[in-house]
Amino acid sequence: MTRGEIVAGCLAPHPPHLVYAENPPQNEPTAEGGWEQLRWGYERLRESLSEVDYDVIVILSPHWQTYIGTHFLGLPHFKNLSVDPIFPNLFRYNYDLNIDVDLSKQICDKAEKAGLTVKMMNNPDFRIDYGTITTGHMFNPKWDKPMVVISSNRSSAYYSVDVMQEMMMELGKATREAILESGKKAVVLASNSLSHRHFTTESEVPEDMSKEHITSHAMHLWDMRMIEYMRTGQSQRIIDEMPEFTEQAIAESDGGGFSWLLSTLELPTYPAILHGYGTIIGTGNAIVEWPVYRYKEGDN
Ligand code: 2X7
Ligand code: FE2
Repeated sequence: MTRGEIVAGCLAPHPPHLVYAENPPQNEPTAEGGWEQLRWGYERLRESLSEVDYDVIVILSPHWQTYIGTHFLGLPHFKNLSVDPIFPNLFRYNYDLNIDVDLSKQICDKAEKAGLTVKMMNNPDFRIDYGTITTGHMFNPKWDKPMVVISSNRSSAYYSVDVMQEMMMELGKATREAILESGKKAVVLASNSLSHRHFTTESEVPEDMSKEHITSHAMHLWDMRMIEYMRTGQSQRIIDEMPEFTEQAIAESDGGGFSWLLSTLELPTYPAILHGYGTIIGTGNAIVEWPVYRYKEGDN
């Protein structure tokens, strides 16, 4: 069998506002636009990958939170209504998604062999979290590729960011090995914001962009620092500073997706492409692509 590969990795944030502002038929609430900088960023990301061939999307969402180990969606098909618990006024999305159960199981088994606690999630009534759905929609609105969906083991809450990161680096290696052995071509997505301090109230018209800005200068500085490291191929520095970043910027990297992503890509030293940056209810969000397909395996 031919060796599989990771063709690209992306930071692909999931504030439900993005789906709300797009007005797709699957979402019940309707909007007058908003957050265009980020939505155009997603357009650029989709365009950038439109000629790249791949079989499966592998995603880790911080809103599927599991406290005992890492879980994987384990049934071929999930269809239901997903409602954002904080923003039910913006996000009530009828989803219909397909899972690559074989690859999910392969990653799950590899992770278990590496010593991680894992579980396949086989409940047909399980509600998929809005992080998975928003990133899934913004990355691939046609939903025409199967997915592997990985939970966020909350080891940063249970232990510390350092422990979380060690576990996510292992999970990243296991994910990578399983993909290579599967013979499939995969895109890996970390579904998270950067700085994550929210406003505590919503404006009367949620898409009123005159009200949108970063919550503080300190959050802005942290976001720009991380983006600069991504754009200049300094993954190791991101990993080294992750505990400080996560704690000081209350960053959504506490869910482990960002560390996992960089590990699946073997800490790339080539520049990532920034497709967009913007704030959503005060949080910092970057859409970033690591174009692995431009670099031969083992060259980076
Ligand atoms: O989940 C989110 C998020 N990460 C950032 C901003 C607003 C809402 O939801
Ligand atoms: Fe979130």
